[in-house]
Amino acid sequence: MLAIRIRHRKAAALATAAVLAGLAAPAATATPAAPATVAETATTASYDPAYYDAAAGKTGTALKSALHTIISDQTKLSYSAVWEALKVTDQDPDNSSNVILLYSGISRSKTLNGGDVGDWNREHVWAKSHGDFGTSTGPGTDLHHLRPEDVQVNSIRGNKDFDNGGSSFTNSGGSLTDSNSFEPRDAVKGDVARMILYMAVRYEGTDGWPDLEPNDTVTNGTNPYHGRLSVLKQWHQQDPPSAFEVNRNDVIFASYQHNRNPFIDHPEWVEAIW
Ligand SMILES: [Ca+2]
Ligand SMILES: [Ca+2]
Repeated sequence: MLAIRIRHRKAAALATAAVLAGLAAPAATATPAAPATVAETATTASYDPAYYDAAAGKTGTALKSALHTIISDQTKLSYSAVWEALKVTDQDPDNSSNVILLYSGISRSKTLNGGDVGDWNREHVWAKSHGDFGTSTGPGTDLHHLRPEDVQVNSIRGNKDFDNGGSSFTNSGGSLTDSNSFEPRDAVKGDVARMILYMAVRYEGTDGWPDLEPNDTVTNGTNPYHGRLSVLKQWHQQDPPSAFEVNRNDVIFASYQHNRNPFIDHPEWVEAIW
């Protein structure tokens, strides 16, 4: 993010110099309006940095607590509303009729949402059995960890913890699985990590839902934990936020839940907390 902001400032300075030299008309430097399409989105997120004022200068549990308060101020969706939201948040930047499936990377028609073979459905990246929160309005309908996925791939992932290793499968897109864990394809490894860590901060057991937390095992079953933290942290480092992920965070913030995933905006906060 820092690099992006510095680049941004540099670009603004160059633009100013061009205007002063009479070479160009003044460019708008205000926060860009909501993008019309995903394809036009830059890597720079669109929000007022004051959103995170209460987290400034904090680290460890104080940072986690401040972020929890900030991101818990949100609108909540019904599970049925999630269908339509995913058609917007996960739209294929190259084909507005399609969504991108998380683990398989397949671009599939928005109209194929459903439960049959060949359809896509609503994948809970934080497996909903880990804490058994189901699909009533709450963590089970939180767009920050819900993604379109092929019905059969969703079933193969099941409620497995995340870890490295395993074999390929039909429509895997490069994702792997073994008897007790699932490894997403490289392009979304960081996305998965940041979704899990968002859930850990958002749900602290204060609002009738379980306190979700990451740990380092792959045998969590129905406990409100998700593994493996050490691997998720590596994935977060090796796959930083992409334009698609930044846009998704912006769309959820602007149009649906009005809260953000802090680890997309401030990747350095993963290390500051864990
Ligand atoms: Ca990614
Ligand atoms: Ca928690």
